[in-house]
Amino acid sequence: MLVQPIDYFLVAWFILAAASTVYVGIDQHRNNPEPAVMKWGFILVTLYMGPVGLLLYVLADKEPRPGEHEDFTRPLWKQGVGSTIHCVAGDATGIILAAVVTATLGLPMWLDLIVEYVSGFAFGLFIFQSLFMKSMMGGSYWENVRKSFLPEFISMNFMMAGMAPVMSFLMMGRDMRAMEPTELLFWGVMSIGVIAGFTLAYPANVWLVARGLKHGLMTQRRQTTGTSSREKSAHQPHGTGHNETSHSGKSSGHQMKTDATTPQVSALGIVSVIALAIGMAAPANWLNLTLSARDVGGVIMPRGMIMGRDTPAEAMRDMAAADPRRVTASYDLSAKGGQELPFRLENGVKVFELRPSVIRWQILPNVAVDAYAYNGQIPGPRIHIRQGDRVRINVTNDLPEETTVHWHGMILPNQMDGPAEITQAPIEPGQTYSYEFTATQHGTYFYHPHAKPDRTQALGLYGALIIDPANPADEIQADHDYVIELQEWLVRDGLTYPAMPMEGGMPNFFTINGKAYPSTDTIHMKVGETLKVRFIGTNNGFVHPMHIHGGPFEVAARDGETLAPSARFLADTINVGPGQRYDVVWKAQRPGKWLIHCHIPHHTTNNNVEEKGGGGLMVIIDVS
Ligand SMILES: [Cu+2]
Repeated sequence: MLVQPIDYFLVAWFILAAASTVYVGIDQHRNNPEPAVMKWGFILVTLYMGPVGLLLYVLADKEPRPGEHEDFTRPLWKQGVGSTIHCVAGDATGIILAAVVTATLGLPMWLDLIVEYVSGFAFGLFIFQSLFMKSMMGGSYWENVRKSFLPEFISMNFMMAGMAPVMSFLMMGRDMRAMEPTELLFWGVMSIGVIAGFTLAYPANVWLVARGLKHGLMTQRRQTTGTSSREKSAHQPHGTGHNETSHSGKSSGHQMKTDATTPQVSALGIVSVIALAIGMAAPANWLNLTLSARDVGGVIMPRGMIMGRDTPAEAMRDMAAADPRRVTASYDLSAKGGQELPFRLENGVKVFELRPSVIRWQILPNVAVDAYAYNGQIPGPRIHIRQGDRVRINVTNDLPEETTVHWHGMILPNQMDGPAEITQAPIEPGQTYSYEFTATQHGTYFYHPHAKPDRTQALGLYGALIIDPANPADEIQADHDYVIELQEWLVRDGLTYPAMPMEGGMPNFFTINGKAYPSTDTIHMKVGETLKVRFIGTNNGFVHPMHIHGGPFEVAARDGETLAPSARFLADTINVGPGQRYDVVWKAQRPGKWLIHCHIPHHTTNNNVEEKGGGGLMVIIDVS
């Protein structure tokens, strides 16, 4: 499933890469007169480098017109391309295969890089240089291994010096889907890595070819006028007097003569080792290379999150976006959260069912959140019971991570309280846990997860628990009753992150009952009527100073506890902190449109934009 713009680019890139590879493959085998090892080298490198590989092939190697390959490929820069292609085909194949295996095994990144280096070097040296080139070079297999060791070592060092930091920074960057071989992004990173490795290895290869230490491009033709089907291959002589040979497939081959001096080769070798060391180790200054694909593979981090070399995997998973691929249902703007949850009676016990899952929920006409939600609602369904009720709530976890439910403010048996790993084992995905208690209190309460609430409550897990008093006379009287559940959201690039007061975690959308103004409810009432507003701090991050226009309200209850008449007070703004509840009674004194809103003005915008006079935490009371 394509979830980010880069995914569309990658699809296009790999279609081009496939088309380029098919073209190079067909052209190589039909038209291009060169040894099979070079043909396969170009095919593999075009697969890895896509259109860039095709470009190199066309500019440096593809015979422009019949009979011209020898002259066409003679320039040193083209010989360098050939030598680098040859190196990259072997090394990159080894590196990529190792990367797939280490990611699957869940090895940490630092070990990953070492295995990749060894594998790339082994592939390049033992297979691509020594084995495939043996027929070209003549001599025994081990002679070839010995002769090609040093040039292969230098070339591989530069290759990995370019590829390792690209892999480290991009795989462990913001979008860590890049660590998973099952993701297109992983292969995109490999492509960029190979291109970077090629670029860094190219200058060294040019020099190695020029000094006769490595092979460049070769021409190998089936003789048309000869006496047999014997093949002739010609080594391009390049400026440095690289000797020309012919090759019959069973001759003793040829000796490359090098004019490179020991200090020259040693210096290049040392610099290649330094480049390799920097490429492998430097990323560890910024990235936690002790993590593996198992730890964080697949998660996408918010922009601006501080991720250093000591940031643990748990911290990354905590702040990662809700996975859009886990969404099991989508709801449009007309869907309402906080609906009263039906129950069934079993031996006098009111039995409720809660199922948290991942949904897509519309908070504005053009803004949807990927949310964790109870029963497909934001806020979760309202559990509305009466004081003295015996209730059982079966919680079945359909989330991709563990959860529990805490009944905030309730007096109940400790085992029913919800804190994960403190009073109960977390409810694992697919499991059910039953909470059962008798509601001895009455008033405004709520429920929320107590396993990773930093992440899962911020993604939408909360719901109101409204308990009517056993004695109706104890109810705070009003003509209208309206519950306000607050929430903060962080939505960027189409992804939803758990909003939190952390770098990169600041919210940019705010909702009352799952909608941002102007999509919030309008409360209709008449002059002289009273409205009871039950503010619930279901949000995680901020204290919201909730204000009502058009005259003061009386604060009648706090945290579910009804205030004695002498303790009640008038106010027009009340600070609703996370976890707090205030029941206030407001009287409509004049007709018109009066607002309930948060007094932090940023919280009455939608991503900093005001529409129809505001946004976010704002509700209109329409008094006639
Ligand atoms: Cu606010």
